[in-house]
Amino acid sequence: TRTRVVVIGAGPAGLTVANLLRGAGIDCVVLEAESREFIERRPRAGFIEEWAVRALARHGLADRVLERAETQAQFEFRFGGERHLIRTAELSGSRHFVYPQPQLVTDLVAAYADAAGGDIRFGVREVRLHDVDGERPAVSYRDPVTGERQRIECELIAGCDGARGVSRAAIPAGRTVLTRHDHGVAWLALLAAAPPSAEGVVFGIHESGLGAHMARSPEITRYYLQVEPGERAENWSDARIWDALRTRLAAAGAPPPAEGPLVEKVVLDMHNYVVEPMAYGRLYLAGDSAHLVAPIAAKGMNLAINDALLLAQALIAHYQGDGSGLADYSQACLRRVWQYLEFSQWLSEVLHGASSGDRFRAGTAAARLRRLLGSRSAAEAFAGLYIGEEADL
Ligand code: RFL
Repeated sequence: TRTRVVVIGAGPAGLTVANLLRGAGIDCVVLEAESREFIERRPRAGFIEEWAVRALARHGLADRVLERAETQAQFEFRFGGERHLIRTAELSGSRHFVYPQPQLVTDLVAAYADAAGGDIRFGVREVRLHDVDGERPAVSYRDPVTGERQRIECELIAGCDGARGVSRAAIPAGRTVLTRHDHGVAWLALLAAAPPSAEGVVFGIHESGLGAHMARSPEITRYYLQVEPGERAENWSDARIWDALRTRLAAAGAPPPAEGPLVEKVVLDMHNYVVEPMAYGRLYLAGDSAHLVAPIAAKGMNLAINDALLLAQALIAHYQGDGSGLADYSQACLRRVWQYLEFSQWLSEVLHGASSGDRFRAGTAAARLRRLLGSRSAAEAFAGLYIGEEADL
């Protein structure tokens, strides 16, 4: 087969790129390692920032988000037995849209494959990239049904295959720099089949570790518990989990978390990486394949969408004879990536300082919180970063 662009990976990044290319009449093929059913159910992110929803809407990709998503206008810090509300919408003029990632993926697959007749191949095995720095690159894979290797000749490749994909590894050593940062903590990520017990997000800052609550739907609530790096989820019985959540989220006037079966229990190490530049030869990385942002500030999916919008725009311009967008692509993405990494690191200190066992870190974290709660201008600056801004950062 021949096509113009091969998109590897059908996550938020790859599907956004594919939809925009299809909308502009540019031929592409999407290759996805998992089945359609699997990617439409995989639980992950839950918040889309307003600028990203508006950008998707401009391409006709946010009808269902706008119709069905709840929006959040505030969140809560709890510490020292008290509740402190941060009215992010009033402070920033924007909101978070609560929309589970699998639903966004479902919508984007439907728009690309069902409505627009786009070519997407699920369950592909052993994906390999060829001649990425040559004139005629290609991507090959093993067909899941016939077991035969298929080769797709193309002009450009969008590497959107997430943190564990193969695209990044197609860049030879020394042509990109990978920068890592480890927050030194892990979060036990939980999904409870239980209603939320507060409006929106609650961060419980406690000397035994962070406890967080995130309203997802009337039936499902996400919780996080800070745990030691390398901790095993099996060490956390349901009783121990609810006990820790009650302690860490306790505050005067706040009801205890509503309990329910825990349908997901996984330990996530809080670390980040960034690949610079995000391009090599005819390969362009987008989303988690290029940068991983620990889910502390719920930024990963938003960055994936930002990259995808920039990449699609640059590819479309390229086919209209203007290559400047592709030349600037990496730099344009990395500006927002570094802003969001900086904000995640800032918030990480606020959330984890109290439990660090380090009096200096605990003291500076408490000072940040006092400034945030006591100064309108500090709160406005914070809210802009928390919700994310349309403007180039
Ligand atoms: P994805 O979504 O991982 O999609 C990559 C796709 O590529 C496929 N794939 C391959 N396909 C073909 N060949 C291969 N060799 C392949 N290898 C992999 C995969 O099956 C998959 O379908 O990457 P993308 O598109 O860059 O999107 C990034 C986001 O998924 C990610 O940043 C977020 O999920 C991060 N994240 C959160 N982000 C937010 O904005 N808000 C949140 O509240 C939030 N919470 C979270 C999160 C991530 C979490 N995990 C997974 C650590 C909560 C959790 C628990």
